[in-house]
This record gives sequence, C-alpha cells and structure tokens, in this order.
Amino acid sequence: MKTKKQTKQCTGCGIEVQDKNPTELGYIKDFEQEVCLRCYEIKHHNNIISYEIDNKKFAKILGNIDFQKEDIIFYVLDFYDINSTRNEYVEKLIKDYYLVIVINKFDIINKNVSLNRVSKHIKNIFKNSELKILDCLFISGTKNYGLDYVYNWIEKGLNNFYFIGSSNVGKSTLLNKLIKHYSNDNSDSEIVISPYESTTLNLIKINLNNNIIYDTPGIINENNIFHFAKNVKQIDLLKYFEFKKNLKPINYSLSSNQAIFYEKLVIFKFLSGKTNNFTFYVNRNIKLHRTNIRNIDNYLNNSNLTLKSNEKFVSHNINLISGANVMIELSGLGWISVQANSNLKIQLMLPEGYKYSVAERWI
Ligand SMILES: Nc1nc2c(ncn2[C@@H]2O[C@H](COP(=O)(O)OP(=O)(O)OP(=O)(O)O)[C@@H](O)[C@H]2O)c(=O)[nH]1
Ligand SMILES: [Mg+2]
Repeated sequence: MKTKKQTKQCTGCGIEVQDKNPTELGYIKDFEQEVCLRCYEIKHHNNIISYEIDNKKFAKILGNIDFQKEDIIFYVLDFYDINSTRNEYVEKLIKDYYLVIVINKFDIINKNVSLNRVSKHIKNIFKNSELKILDCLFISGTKNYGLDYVYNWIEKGLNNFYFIGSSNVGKSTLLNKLIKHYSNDNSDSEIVISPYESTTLNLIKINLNNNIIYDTPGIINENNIFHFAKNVKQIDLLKYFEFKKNLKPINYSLSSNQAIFYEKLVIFKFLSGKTNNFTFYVNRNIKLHRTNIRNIDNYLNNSNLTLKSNEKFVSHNINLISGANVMIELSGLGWISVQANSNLKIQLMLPEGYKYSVAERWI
C-alpha cells in the first residue's frame, strides 16, 4: 500500500503526526515511525488511549472533500443497524454523486436469509431519498463475502473512490481486505481498525493498482444503545456490543403481561393480545430475560448493564393489527420480529432520546 503524503500522516488513522505532546493525538517519538502512539496501542495491545476527539471535526473533513462528478462513493452501512448508521448530513453531502450502497457485516446473520427480502427492504428505505444509487452490495469485510463485487466497481473506473459511512461500520476493515486481496503491491502497511469508535481520524489516500481510493473518518452514530449504557469499565461495555459470533434468533411465546428485558437497557412489554410468538435477533452477549410485568422492579435491581445514571426510561406504544408482520429495529440491539395473530398492544421502555423504528418484516 502506498499513501502519498503532503505532510506526514499516520498510516493507521490518517492524522498528521507530531512529536511534541504524547497526550495529544498523532504523537510519534520519531518521524521514522509509521503509526502514531494511539494506533500502535490499538494494533499491538488492543488498548485504546482515550483522547478528546471532536466528532464535529469529522463532519468538517467530509464537508471539505472536493468530490468530482465521475467519482464513486461507497456508502457503507452496518447490516445490524441499517437505519441508524445512515446519516442525514452525510447524505446531503453525497447526494449529487454516484454511489454504491454497501451493507457490511452480513456475516452476523445466517446465510439462508432471503436476499430478495432484504434487498426489497433496502429499496424501501431509500425510496424517498435523492441519492443516486447505482447498486447495493451485501458483504462482510471480516469474512470476505462479496469483496469481488466491490472490487469490480473499482476496477472499472478511472475515478476516485470514497468509502464513507458512520464510525464502526467497517470501512477500514473493508479497505484493508481489498488491498490484501487485489493489490499488486506487497506493502504490509495497514489502516488500523478497532471496535472502538473514531478509529480513523482523517482521509487516508490509497493507491490500489492505480485507482485512488480514500478511507474517511466516520461520524458517530449517537443513537446506538451503547451510548446510553453503563458498565464498570468501558472495555467491558464494548464486549457486549462486539460481534465475535453471529446472531442467534431467540423465540419466545409470550402471553399478555409478560415482558422481555435486554439487561436493564430496554424493556419490551407485551400488554395485550392473544399469546403470540416473538423472535429476538440480538447479540449473544446481551442476555434477555423474561418476566411478568409485575416483577419489573425486582429485576431492575440486579442487572449488569444499566442505563447511565442520568438516563431514564420513556414508554412508547406500538399497536399492531391482527395479521401485521413487522420488525421492530433497535439500534445496537438488533430486531424483534412479530407476526400478529390478534390485535397486539406492545410497549417499549427506552432511554429518553433513543429512537426505534418499525418496518415490514424483511428477514
Ligand atoms: N462481524 C463483523 N464485524 C466487522 C465487519 N467489518 C468490520 N467489523 C468490525 O467492526 C469494527 C469497526 O471496524 P472498522 O473497520 O474500524 O470501522 P470503520 O468504519 O473504519 O470505523 P471508523 O474508523 O471509526 O470510522 C471492528 O471491530 C471490526 O472488526 C464485518 O464484516 N463483520
Ligand atoms: Mg476506519
């Protein structure tokens, strides 16, 4: 991999390096080093040094990109969190340019999921947007699914290519894989990736077989439940949200007045209706617990994951008519699918400000 540098940039995150202050981003001891202290720690010790990172800077960096008409943007979204990893500001910036939607992390779901249904869902999501969508790809950067589809676009053009999307959707992982699989260059330099937010800090320009590709910093998805959650140490907290294994849907046949807890982060209450099946697609690290609505207070006292102390629950009612077949989407917590066999009243207890959505069933 070659990066052309005007000033010296860290090859891991793109930040301009400096040798003055170890407590500021971009620190290197000596200018021969390729990566800054923060990237070194992530790469070699799986440790994040916490710095003040201004998310607004990333918006500015993206806003300053001088896109050209013939450029192609890969708009990367996280399959587990398609709605919340979309970003209104970013979509305004890229609406006049050609883009390919890349739904990453497709490995988290069983392979026999119907691609037709998922594709239809994506079309529905974007049906009212002004984006100039050329294609939609389902891929997995970590498991190498669909890399060819991405590279086919790159191979075709003399354009610049940009990988854009919220923080943590896997842009850098994907770029590293493209370099590893398709580059004729033997450099072993890699962009640093991590499960922490804001890993990439600036544009990183890469020459991939004479095609110019840019990795970009991602804006944080503030709606992810992760931001409302508290655990003893930050590192522990992350473990609940990382995907080491794929999703295992959990079925519950619930009677009215039963509730499912996602630890102490979200409560799903089935208020009324005939006994009904509900399928919860959630990261295995988050434990679900079923109880009667009457026991809610007892349960809330004994949970590992809780809301941050200043957060409180707000209730939202969802009424489904008999025959409805929907998925409720919770950012960072996956989906609940319901086929209503009678009229159902459901209540979600969510942290204040946290948004959910309901869509026609797509899995
Ligand atoms: N399960 C799964 N995890 C993935 C995939 N791609 C990336 N990840 C994980 O997602 C996390 C974020 O990956 P990055 O490549 O650093 O994400 P990014 O979009 O570059 O993030 P920023 O640099 O913060 O904008 C890491 O823990 C990756 O291992 C994928 O296809 N499947
Ligand atoms: Mg990155």
